[in-house]
Amino acid sequence: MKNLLNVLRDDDVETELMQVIETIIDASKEIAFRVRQGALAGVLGSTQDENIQGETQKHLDIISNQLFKDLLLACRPVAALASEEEDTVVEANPTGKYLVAFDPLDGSSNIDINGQIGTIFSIYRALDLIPHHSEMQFHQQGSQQVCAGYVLYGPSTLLAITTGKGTRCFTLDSTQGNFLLTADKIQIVQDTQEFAINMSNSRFWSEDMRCYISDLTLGETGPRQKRYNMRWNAAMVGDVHRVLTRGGIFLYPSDNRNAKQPAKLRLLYEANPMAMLTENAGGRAWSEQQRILEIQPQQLHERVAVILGSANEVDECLSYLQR
Ligand code: AFP
Repeated sequence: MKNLLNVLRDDDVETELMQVIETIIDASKEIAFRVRQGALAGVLGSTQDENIQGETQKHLDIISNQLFKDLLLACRPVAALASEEEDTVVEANPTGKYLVAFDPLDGSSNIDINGQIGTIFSIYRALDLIPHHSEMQFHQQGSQQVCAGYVLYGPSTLLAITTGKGTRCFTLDSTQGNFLLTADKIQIVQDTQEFAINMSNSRFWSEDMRCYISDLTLGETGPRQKRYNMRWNAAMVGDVHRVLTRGGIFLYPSDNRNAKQPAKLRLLYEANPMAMLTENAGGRAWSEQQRILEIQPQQLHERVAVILGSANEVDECLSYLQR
């Protein structure tokens, strides 16, 4: 089996970008070890603090964020960082060429129940003429990403990654410490009978979204005329990995719970990287109005609705929203 670095070299990935990816991988291997140790490593439980998202920070959130920061700040090609756990941009190296945005630990609510959790990352080229510490560096559309990926800390530790030439999955061989290629050029099936959404929010959705989901639950007796199954991992990495692996549609729609926060998932380090992975695997990734990778970011931690997965099912969902 090919290892990650050989595959990236075969794809002519630039040396300095390889260094950034290797650094991300090194951090994720350390997190994978801590996650496996769980309570034995003293990483469970919550702190007394909240992050800029207003979320209580788990010990593993802090540990993971610090690990990524320490390693990436020491990686010369990195110009600046943006993290779910950092209020503002963290400036790195003045001669750096790349920006890294990351959610160090996605699915934090699953940590204490031994559920699926992961790391999501997104890499851009730094812009000339703008200071590296400026938030404007990260106001690039998702279509400008040069690399996107996630690490899923599950029964096995998996890496899904794309540099724009298809989406591949690698499995960590913990005996050797290498990620080995286990799924090349992933293709998401165009149709599905499986959807992922947090149904407890249905009263907050738009009427059109409620209608779309209701028709899925009507199964053979309804207008879709086929039975649908539902899954919800409460960790985007786990749900998206299932979609990449066997198809499906993942939805976190806008809702009216909080007028100041009409959506939950973050554009920069959740929606955009997952959209790049999904589209490179032949799927679709939209917010409710537009293709996610074409959204023009306005703020570092801005949130968007996410509808992604099997192309024909995403199109069907959008047809309900565009009625
Ligand atoms: P946490 O990292 O705070 O657990 O949030 C995870 C997440 O951002 C995303 O990974 C999940 O798909 C989504 O939130 C789950 O949200 P709900 O808890 O509202 O279902």
